[in-house]
Amino acid sequence: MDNQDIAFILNEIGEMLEIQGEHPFRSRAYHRAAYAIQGLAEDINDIYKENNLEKIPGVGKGIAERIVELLKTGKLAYYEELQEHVPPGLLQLIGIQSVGPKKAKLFYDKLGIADVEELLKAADEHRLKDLPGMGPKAEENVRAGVLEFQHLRERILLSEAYPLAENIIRQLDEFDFILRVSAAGSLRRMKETIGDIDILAASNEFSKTMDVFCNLSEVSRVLAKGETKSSVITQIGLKVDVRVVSPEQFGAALQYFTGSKEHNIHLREIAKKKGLKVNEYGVFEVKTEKRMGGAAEEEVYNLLGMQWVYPVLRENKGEIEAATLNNLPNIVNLSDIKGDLHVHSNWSDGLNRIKDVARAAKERGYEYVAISDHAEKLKIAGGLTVDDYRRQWEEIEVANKEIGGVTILRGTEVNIDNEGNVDFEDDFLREFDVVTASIHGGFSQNKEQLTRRILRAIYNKHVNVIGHPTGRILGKRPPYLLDLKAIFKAAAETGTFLELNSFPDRLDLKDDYLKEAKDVGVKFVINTDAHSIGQLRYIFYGLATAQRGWLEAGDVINTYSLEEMMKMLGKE
Ligand code: DGT
Ligand code: CA
Ligand code: CA
Ligand code: ZN
Repeated sequence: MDNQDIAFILNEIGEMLEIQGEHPFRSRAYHRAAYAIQGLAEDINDIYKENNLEKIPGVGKGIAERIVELLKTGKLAYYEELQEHVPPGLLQLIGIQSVGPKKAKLFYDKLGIADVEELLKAADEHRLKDLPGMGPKAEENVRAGVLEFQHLRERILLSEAYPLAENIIRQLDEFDFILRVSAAGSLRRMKETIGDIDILAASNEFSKTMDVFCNLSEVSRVLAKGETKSSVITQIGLKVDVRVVSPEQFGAALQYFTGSKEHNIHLREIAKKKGLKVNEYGVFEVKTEKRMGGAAEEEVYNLLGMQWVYPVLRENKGEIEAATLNNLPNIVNLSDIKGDLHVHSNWSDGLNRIKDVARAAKERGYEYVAISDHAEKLKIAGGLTVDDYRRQWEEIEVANKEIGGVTILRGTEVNIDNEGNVDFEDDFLREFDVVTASIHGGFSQNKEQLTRRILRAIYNKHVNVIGHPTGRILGKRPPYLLDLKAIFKAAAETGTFLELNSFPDRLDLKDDYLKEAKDVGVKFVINTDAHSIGQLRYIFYGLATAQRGWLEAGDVINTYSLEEMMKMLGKE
């Protein structure tokens, strides 16, 4: 149990007391204590050992006893008893703008509303406006508050959160009293979706740091402003938490707030075995309470006897064991990428001409780019016929002569039909430099059928790559039902590459599957599937996913030179 855990529980107790209609001074005492503990610059475990709990502002004898019970046993009987009387959904209600504890209790008592969905339904059906103290306006406010709350709970794509965080960090960095500033949390780990943005700053001037943050133009509402932590809602509806620490704590705090929670828990277990303690303030020797370090993140890991761990790997999926053996993967970097094998042009449903695509690829420093337009069976995307491709190849030849410095390859994205066949005859497929085969329909087949389709495409010796293998669209469509083990095995056996599609709402194969597939010998290509030259930048998100999947440059075909790559595709 650390400061955050204790503060969280005390806050919930305060909220439950409010809902129960207890005298306000009782709930306020818990909120005040939680607030003070959240802002403490010292570990509450230490304060307890020094017998100083009651010196924390707002912590009297009663609350101190609750804290002791929590620290000693990890549980609190009083809290558990309250939980029995207050449904958890009701606690969510009071987190909604314009629904306080009084209204939550009113809705619960009069209409039996115990969660957010029920509340929205009641507002939609105008059952709230006639309750005492309500009215049409108040009902509308509740409805708006619920919608905002639901939006806040949704995870947002990394590609939406990342530029916003970058922007905030850049602005904070400009103040000279802010000495360091970094992303933390899931954003620093480059997870595909983000719950909220966490930012950590180092400064000797805490309140000035909080002031400038809460006044940024991106902020639409300040949820909480404290001495060391503030939370705001930005104009795109995403929550941002900023914490400020003193410079000598920056490394330990960055480590702690980067997470993941599972990674941190495992680290602390290792620390314990070594007679050390790690928290957001530093690394300490338990026996002497001596601070061993914590100004830099490397110190934290080194003191625990391991290499510094790339944030993208911190998910407790074997990285701690690997770092201890000095055996972390040498993860693939953006600078390793030498080309893109899946880009659309205006020949099918892309926006730009082949020449423009080639110039943009060259500007990115690529050696090659494959124009991989849709094939004829995908009519809605303007799929190309045999004749179309032959004419396209003429244009590619002209563009290759004209531009130079980047090689435009003849690609295609053929469809895997319901039986697992692809658009063209072998003799024609042979003429492409690279053939990617993807599923674009028939998603409702069962697992055996879908798996058989993809396996058939894998065993087609002219198919080099399986495009976006699981077909998921984040927030919209779940992955197809597939026997991935069988697919990975077949891909490894046949030397068929699996795509990591970098489109921010695909990121398909996803991180965990990449690692699983790599372990059975699969090789990959990181493509963008760009439909305009602006989308070539999505490689950044694909790359982050590749890193999270432990891929090294050697696992990824488009890190090789053109010549080597063509050999690997079986084209000499
Ligand atoms: P998210 O926001 O859902 O995408 O995921 P994270 O990983 O950013 O999680 P968040 O924002 O709740 O917390 C940021 C980091 O702070 C998290 O990665 C680890 C640390 N942390 C948060 N809550 C706890 C906790 O209850 N215990 C421990 N040990 N660490 C926590
Ligand atoms: Ca977060
Ligand atoms: Ca957070
Ligand atoms: Zn495509």
